[in-house]
Amino acid sequence: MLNALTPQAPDKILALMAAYREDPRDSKIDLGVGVYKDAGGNTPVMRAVKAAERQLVDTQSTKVYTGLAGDPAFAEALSTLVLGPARAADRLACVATPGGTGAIRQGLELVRMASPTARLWLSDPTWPNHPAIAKYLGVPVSDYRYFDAGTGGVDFDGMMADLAGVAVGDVVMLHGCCHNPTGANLTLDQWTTVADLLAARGAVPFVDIAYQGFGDGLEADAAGMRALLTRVPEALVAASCSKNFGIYRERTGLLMAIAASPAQLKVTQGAMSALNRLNFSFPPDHGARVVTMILTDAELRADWAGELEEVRRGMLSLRESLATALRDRVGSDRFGFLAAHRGMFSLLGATPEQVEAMRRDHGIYMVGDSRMNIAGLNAATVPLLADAIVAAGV
Ligand code: HCI
Repeated sequence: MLNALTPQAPDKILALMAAYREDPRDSKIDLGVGVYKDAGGNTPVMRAVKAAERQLVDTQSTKVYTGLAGDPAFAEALSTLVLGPARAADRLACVATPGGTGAIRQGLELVRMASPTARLWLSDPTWPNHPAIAKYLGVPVSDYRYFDAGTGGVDFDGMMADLAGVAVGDVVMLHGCCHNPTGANLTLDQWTTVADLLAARGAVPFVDIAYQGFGDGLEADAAGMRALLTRVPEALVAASCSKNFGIYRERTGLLMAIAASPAQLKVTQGAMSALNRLNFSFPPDHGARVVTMILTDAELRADWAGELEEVRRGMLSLRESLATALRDRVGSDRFGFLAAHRGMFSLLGATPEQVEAMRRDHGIYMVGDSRMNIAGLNAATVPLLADAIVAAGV
């Protein structure tokens, strides 16, 4: 049986992690996988996470199964953080999932279960796992234009023109904030324009929000998505706690489905819980419990939000220094978009050959499409990257 297997295409981002590890150069710089790193290159456990974990060890009296949907307290706390005033509890079904990827997977399973012919629309470019999971599940995919390589911003006219082709019941994936890989984001006005188009066409938005708090702040990062959610009857939202709580390996995510009416809530919740059961039974609990403890304890929450804000400001200041270093070197604001982008990533706009040259000649590792993890930089490496970008002729 196993001899029938054929080699799987590797995930390009994870393959890059391995290549970086094997590079013997001390001067190497990792701008690859989307993991936050401090100035020393470490990904620390956040203070509030440590405190909650200590408390959990002392007070947890059982590790018996939770429920198929996870602990309802986690769903309530995280959905409130993500949806804010747009949270309509009487239409909201939630399941805890193994990370944000798990939420995407369960969401697409739900789409396929409800509507086997629905087409999934993805931004071009998008996170490679989106098309990979859809393809594996047999969900047909179309792309919509998103990025304007000339300006480093969103090609909104192209996006709207392509989304005009959605059919009733199609699903449109949107990045809630901090677009991965481009770093270019919709304005609040653009979010409402997209929402009105999808509502008019009868298409369902599926928002992937994995970096809330990394762009303009916890509330600001959710504002566009929330505006959209108040304008459409139905929606799916996949949220990840990996980055904003720094609990990558705990696999903590939540799939939310907003039903068109309270009458549809029970069957929607039942379908989502059943999909959890069919795929893994109970979702992981440790990370979810830690997140719940932090969000429901005023002191822990304030400490967590404060540390997240420091992380966010650190990345913004790295963006500013990189844009300034490049302005000094090229004598124009050609790279100004790097300071305008938000979140962990920016798409530099280099060719694959230029990306390869930066890796070969300078030990700088970015994804082949020239996506850079800004958090992989520090004050000492910003000028080295700027020099390498110029030397590669970007
Ligand atoms: C990213 O780098 O885009 C996010 C981290 C990630 C990458 C590949 C697979 C899972 C998660």
